Amino acid sequence: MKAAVLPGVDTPLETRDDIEIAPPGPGEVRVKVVASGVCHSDLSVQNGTIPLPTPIVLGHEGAGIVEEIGDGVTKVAVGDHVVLSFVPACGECYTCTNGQPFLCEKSRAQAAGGLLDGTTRLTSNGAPLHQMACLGTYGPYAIVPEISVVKIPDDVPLDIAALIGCGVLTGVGAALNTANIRPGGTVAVIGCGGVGLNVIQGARIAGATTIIAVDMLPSKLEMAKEFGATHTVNAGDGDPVAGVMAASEGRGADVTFEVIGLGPTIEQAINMARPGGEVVLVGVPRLDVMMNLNAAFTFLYLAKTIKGCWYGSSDVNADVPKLLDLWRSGELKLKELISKEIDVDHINEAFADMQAGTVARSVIVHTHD
Ligand code: PAD
Ligand code: ZN
Repeated sequence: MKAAVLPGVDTPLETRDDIEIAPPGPGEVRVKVVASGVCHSDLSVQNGTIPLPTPIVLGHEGAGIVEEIGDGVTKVAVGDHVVLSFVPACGECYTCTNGQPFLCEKSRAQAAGGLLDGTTRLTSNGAPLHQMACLGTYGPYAIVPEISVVKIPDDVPLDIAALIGCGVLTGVGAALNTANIRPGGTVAVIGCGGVGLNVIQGARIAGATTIIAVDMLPSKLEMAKEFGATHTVNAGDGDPVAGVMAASEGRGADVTFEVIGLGPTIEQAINMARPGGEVVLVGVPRLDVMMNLNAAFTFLYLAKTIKGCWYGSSDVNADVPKLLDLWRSGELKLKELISKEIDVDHINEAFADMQAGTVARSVIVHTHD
């Protein structure tokens, strides 16, 4: 099959057509990947911010149709439509049974770039190819653990279902699960990309009535308003902390979200939170940035809570149906997140668009022969 492969850090992606895919092993399923979002975390693997072994098939935001099941699979059947979860959730380990399936202990295997047993089902020209997040949705087919799929109704378009797999679960989950947003509360969101727009709509659904969007690009701030922002601050036009203070009666927001992954904007998120407020870190920074944050004293003396947010603190098996209900009722925008649909040959252009900030999400729609 043909798929987009990252050969090594800081190299362009290559579309290779010599990829062989093994059959599903026990507890695994073969998915015909219909659509895959292009998320900043994919770009972060390319530039080394998120360290994963290469060569690798990137892509962790996808949806498709189950084509074959391995021994012992009971969660899904052939023909089922599924959202792919970028964290497997076994439902049995310590964290899964204590309300934190987004930290499933089985997901530790992902760092090795294979499936749960550490090996991969893909080869290119005979050599193993890794799979991002036990998935690899930049290929038209994937062998994935059954605990990485969530069945959805057949009438949900698979391009928008794909976005649920990362950006929507993460962003909306950050607002509804990770944070404590009070009805009538004030929220600031720094970074209005594919994930940040979902934080904004999650904050609206949670009942926040002042939602301050911060970005450098006027086009993103316009989109932020469509997703629920009540105020916008262009970070390119002066100090964004002062902008958020001005929009929050000089107090700062009850809850702030950093959805970019940069040191300066993480410090802004801490400084924009009111005394006693909450700071939710969603963007994934480089390790050295995380180790060198300077804002420690302000959050200690001002009793601010800093929370890391992984996968929107989601329970995918419960949250995917909830998000689909919100979408059906018109409260959650999904189609509006898709700026461009592309074929896999245009993946490097999609990365360039993401870096330039001209898209909310590009979505790869795969062809299958
Ligand atoms: P994106 O590239 O679509 O959006 C980033 C946005 O930030 C763009 O709109 C930029 O214009 C804006 N921006 C950049 N620099 C600044 C600045 N200095 N001030 C204000 N705005 C700025 O990315 P995304 O939404 O796909 O991903 C955002 C982050 O979230 C990224 O770090 C990704 O790796 C992370 C992520 N985390 C999880 C998780 O589980 N925590 C899941 C998925 C993605
Ligand atoms: Zn992602």
